[in-house]
Amino acid sequence: MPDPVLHGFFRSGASYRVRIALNLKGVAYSQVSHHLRKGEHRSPAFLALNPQGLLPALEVNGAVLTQSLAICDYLDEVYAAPALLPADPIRRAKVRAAAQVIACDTHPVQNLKILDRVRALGVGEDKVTGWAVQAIEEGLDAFDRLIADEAGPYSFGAAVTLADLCLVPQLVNARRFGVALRWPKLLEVEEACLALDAFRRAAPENQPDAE
Ligand SMILES: N[C@@H](CCC(=O)N[C@@H](CS)C(=O)NCC(=O)O)C(=O)O
Repeated sequence: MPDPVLHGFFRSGASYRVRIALNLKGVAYSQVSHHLRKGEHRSPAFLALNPQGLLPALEVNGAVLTQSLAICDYLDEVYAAPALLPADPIRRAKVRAAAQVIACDTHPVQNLKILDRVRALGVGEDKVTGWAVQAIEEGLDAFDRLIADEAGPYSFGAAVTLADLCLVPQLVNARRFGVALRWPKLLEVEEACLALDAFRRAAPENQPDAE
């Protein structure tokens, strides 16, 4: 199988971030699908790649990389153009902060593992969905405020950044949980991103394992 190999799943938002980065950088890659609902990410074979049992993992140059933001950093370091972070240190920190609002504080609270744990407490499905919706709304509210003064068309101006790679997959999750999308600016950014081939090809519905 040609290197790099992305272990992911069409519906995995963290895998979607990495697919966008690979496409933006023009890196050809193979994919191995691990079905989340069937628990394939907890198989011994996948745990040997990522002991955390979370998608994605990227096999590259004889190494296995995990954590989507670390993988995006790796790709940005090895394939300089187009850069996923601005040159100015203050702007870089702002982009990273927006990306982390999603990747560290929003998505992890609504991922499958955590929602299953909430279910295991005996909470009804309405409340489980409410939990996810609240996490997503808080995250998108914060993201929206962080980019309120930015010119667009992308989150941080005229160039796509790591923040967009996190935002677009999170909006997919927001729709899946029935979140009312009350952030016109975020939807404009999403539209601009999805006009790019790199984002469109990375979209869940365009993956070989899409259902
Ligand atoms: N911080 C991790 C999060 C990875 C993550 O939560 N992946 C999800 C799919 S998007 C997963 O594998 N979930 C499995 C589970 O929750 O059991 C990253 O950015 O790579």
